[in-house]
Amino acid sequence: MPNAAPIIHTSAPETDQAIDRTVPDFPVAQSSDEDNYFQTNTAPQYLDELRKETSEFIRFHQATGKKVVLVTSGGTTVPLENNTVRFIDNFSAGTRGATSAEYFLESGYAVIFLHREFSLLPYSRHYSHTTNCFLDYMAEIDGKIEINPKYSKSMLEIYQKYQHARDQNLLLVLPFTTVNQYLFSLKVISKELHQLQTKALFYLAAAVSDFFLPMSKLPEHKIQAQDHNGGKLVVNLDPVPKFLRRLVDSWAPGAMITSFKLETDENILLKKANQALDRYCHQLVIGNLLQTRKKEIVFVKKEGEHPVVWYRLTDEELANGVEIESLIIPNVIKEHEEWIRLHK
Ligand code: PAZ
Repeated sequence: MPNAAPIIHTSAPETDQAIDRTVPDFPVAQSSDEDNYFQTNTAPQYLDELRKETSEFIRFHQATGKKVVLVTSGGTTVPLENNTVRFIDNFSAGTRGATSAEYFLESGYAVIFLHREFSLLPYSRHYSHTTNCFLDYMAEIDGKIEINPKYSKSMLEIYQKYQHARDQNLLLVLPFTTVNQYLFSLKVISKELHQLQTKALFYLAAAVSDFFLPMSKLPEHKIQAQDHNGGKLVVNLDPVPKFLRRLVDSWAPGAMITSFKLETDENILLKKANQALDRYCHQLVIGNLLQTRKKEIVFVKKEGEHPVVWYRLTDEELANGVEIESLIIPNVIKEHEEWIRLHK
């Protein structure tokens, strides 16, 4: 849960796993071969704990009969050193994922929230990453510190929803930092979710790196400027294998899978979304442009009467704080209900 002390942390590198160059290297990763990825890259040390937490959560909700959605959120990093000083990152703050998770919870889903550690979380997102310091939400009243009365009504509403999610065990919060942690976690969680068959929904909103440095090429220690020609650092990255097809075919066949496609060029968005559907054969791609992602998105499906549907907020709605996720989630849920109905 957002406030409970988490057991798993991902942002510190696992230094005791730093590559010891006195032992033979890991075989070079053939990144075109998806299975090979998991043999040539090391699993995070906490993976069994993550599996256990996921499995308990799913077992719990098999009993409650709730549908379970995996929401992935935030950006993965690509470490350039094993004792990581430098890494490649991306812009994602986790707004889409954290906001969507709240709407899923309010619609009766249990949520596994696989997010970039320290990115936005459901409920706390309203206060954690704003320009305000949290102390700005407080006020001194009669010599005591209290919630500033101007925020207390809205905070109470959010607090009640948050407490409900905690009390009913509706939200499992799991972290990742690196792309490697993300991929290992996604595989483990997917295989656990497989038990729920069509009741499982994947909502993959994380911004996952397309390129990475496999462990076989990762330097153990901080890269030194003098080790490189003229002080230049040339980084040669491998493509991250595309695991979505694996997810569809073998990790969680039966589940409904929604992925996101982010582009910056509006002319290629629909083409890329369709390409993703052709390649991975999943059910739904939600396309969005970096520049307008909070205002409009597009649903792209392979079949059906309306294979392409745009959802947009007006400027007035945006100004009044309406969130695009309030349009996205009910429509994803409709697709999921249809998926369950068709596969009964
Ligand atoms: O986290 P955020 O709200 O700032 O951004 C959300 C997003 C644009 C990363 C997400 O909507 C998305 O498109 N994710 C997939 C990115 C991709 O194409 O890999």
